[in-house]
Amino acid sequence: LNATAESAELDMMMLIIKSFLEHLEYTLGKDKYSATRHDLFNALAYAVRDRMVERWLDTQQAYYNDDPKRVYYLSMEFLMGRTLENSLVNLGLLDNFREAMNSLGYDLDDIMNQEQDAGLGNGGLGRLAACFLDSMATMGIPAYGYGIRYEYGIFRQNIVDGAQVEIPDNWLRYRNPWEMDRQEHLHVIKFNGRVVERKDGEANSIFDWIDTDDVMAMAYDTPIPGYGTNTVNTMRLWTAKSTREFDLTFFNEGNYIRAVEKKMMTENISKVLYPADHVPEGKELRFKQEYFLASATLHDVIYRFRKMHDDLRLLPDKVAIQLNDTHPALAIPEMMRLLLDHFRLDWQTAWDITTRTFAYTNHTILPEALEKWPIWFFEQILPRHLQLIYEINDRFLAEVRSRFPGDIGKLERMSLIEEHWERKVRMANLAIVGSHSVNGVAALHTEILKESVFRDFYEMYPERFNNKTNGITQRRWLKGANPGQAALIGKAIGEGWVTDLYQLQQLRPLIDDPAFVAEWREVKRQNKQRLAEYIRKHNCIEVNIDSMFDCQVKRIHEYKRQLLNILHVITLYNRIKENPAVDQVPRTIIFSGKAAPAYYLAKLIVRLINAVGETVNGDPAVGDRLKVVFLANYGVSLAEKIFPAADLSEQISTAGTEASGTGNMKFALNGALTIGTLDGANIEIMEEVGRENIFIFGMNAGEVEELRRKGYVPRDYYNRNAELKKGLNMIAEGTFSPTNRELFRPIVDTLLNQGDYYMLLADYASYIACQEEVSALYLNQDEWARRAILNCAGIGKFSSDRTIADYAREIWGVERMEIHPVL
Ligand code: 26R
Repeated sequence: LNATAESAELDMMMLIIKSFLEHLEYTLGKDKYSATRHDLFNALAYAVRDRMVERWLDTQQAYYNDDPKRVYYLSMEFLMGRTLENSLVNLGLLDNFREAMNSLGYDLDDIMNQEQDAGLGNGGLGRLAACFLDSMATMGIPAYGYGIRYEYGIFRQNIVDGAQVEIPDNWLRYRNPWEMDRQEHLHVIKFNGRVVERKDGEANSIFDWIDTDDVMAMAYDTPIPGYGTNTVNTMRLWTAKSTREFDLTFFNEGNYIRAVEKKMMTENISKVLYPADHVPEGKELRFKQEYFLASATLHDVIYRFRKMHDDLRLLPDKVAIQLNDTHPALAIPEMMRLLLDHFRLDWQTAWDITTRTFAYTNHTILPEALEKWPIWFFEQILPRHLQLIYEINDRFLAEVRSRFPGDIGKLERMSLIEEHWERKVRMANLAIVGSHSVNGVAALHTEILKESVFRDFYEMYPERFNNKTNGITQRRWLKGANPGQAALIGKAIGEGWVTDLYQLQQLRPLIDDPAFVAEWREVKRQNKQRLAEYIRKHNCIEVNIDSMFDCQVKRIHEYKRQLLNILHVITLYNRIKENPAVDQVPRTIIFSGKAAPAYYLAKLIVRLINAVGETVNGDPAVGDRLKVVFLANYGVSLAEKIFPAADLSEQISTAGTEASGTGNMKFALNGALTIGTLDGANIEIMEEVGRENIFIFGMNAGEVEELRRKGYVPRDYYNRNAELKKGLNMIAEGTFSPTNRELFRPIVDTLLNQGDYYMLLADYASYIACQEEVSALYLNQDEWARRAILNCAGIGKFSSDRTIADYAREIWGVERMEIHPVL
């Protein structure tokens, strides 16, 4: 038996080597002398892709034959990161490929490092979509991810003199070996033009949308392999192409340069991801992108459905469409347009099909992040959709009136149209009215949706509202990113956790096994060593690997309160300065995250973090008790280095503001302890890992609301707390910006003079006290490790497999389907 297994391994190794060398030679035209490191990566990627293609075709064929109900996950963002390692993990071929490369004298990790991140997303929402694709494939759910193939993903962040500088992310420059262009999957997407009404034989109105400017949507497909299954699903991303008619008309006008210019303008639609996160970008191009995704995808969905069925009334039995926030919500009026104008269904039938097909996930309650598009965008760009939205609204408001007679305020609040000086369409209202399901992404968040943000809608449609607490894929975030800890866990409890994360519970008794605890600590130490080397290389800072790695990594935003963390740093610094011999638990405080390019205050916070770092790190009185590190260009690949090395996870948003968070889950899974507020999924993490194994501080969401109602006076907290006062004064007076003393004054100004909306000052004392408990525990390294193990053991609920199982059962009504290889 062993001999057979060995010879199978050997066959696989020969196959890999052959495939790799053939791609190097025949696909790329290189030999070992001329191959660059990119060539090696591309050849290897093609060899891996080949291993997936058969299963991909089998899967798609099985979907065609069995015609199960399918899920369409529509998202303007997919933050996939790198694909090579994850594919090898999911195919179970990581070791085989490593050996094969070794035998050729190459280092697999070296080659894997050549891969560009697919950074087609901003943060949490985009990464969630990527985790969901992995879980849906692993669980055998017939699913498709639909998005836009941006030519430029999220910008690369450089830090120059402490400030963020944005560099375009030209991620396709060295080709993308994972995608396959589908030149035959083309749809015409219409923009602009006008609507004319005519009558058919029975005097029914027909609306024609004419004189439009057309753009083609062309598909690129990427295989999404499940772990340990034959399922390979598809992520289909659309790219904009000018139409042939376009070329003919404009090039025949004879003005060649003008024609090329116009061509480029239409193709701009898929050029770049908008880097706004929670800050609105009321730009026409973004609006066009959203419609482009919605329309191209619906054409595809309906085309696929019609290959098997004539009766569109069966659509909701065969199709579930999940809207990842309101960004693709134009799919709702687009569906109505197709059903009414193209397939000539009556309104009631079309509306019934639409609402039973769509479901909407909300990812944020920050009012400034709720999308509202000016009516004049619709008038100009989507005139037919505007008519349909008005009609949807009229019928909806009639229903509201009959349910709640005389309640004018309700009508005003629930209307799809905001009637201020600039009239706007409220996309969240549209998404709620047009869906059968509305979900939040953590228990607290869903309660806030029901009780405040969408209260009127909850009163009207209570059955639509439900919670789906977020999750993360353990394949990428533990098995791939932290092979040391994954192997240690595997040795102790086997490999079942890779597809059933609840099995980590079996780690609980091991806290009493000193050998296991020692090994756990050793793994963490090695991960910290690796990150320390990265920090030395990229930041030229020597960090003490015995210090606590205290990490806050996420987009920079006021509500996430990186400033509160910095105030803690300044407090620790002042304590050392005031008492140079003070015995402080050494900390390395690590920040990483991008600021939206137009978000002035977020960018100033980046500068402050770096400025405080300069002061602290350069002060000989501090020694190795305190270091501040800002790691540039946070993204999936950098995250994969940080999470495994973290001791402490900072999840310190103002209670009630962070919808869920998912970094919090990645840290706990990788054996970090959390310091956090009772916000988002932190609450559920606490419930799972135990109140005694997490550091909770600050006001809860109710207390935040109450204080805001009573009247919050940040200056009172400033006057009453000497350390807080001193820290803020130092920022305001230029201690960290000696050559430009006014630089950081606007930060202190928002806190002291502009109301401190996120209530940093109110939570400061509690945060500092809690950090002292953290430090005290860190002195007992074995106890720290035991609690870290309990965090890992308790995190099972936060697998995206569980999240997806809940969506599948409670929203989509889809079943798992096993794929059998076709011989
Ligand atoms: C429309 C534009 C202004 C915009 C707003 C907000 C663009 C992007 C966003 C990002 C939001 C929707 C987002 O990423 N929210 C995050 O979603 C995660 C996944 O559900 C949560 O974990 C996280 O708490 C939440 O902030």
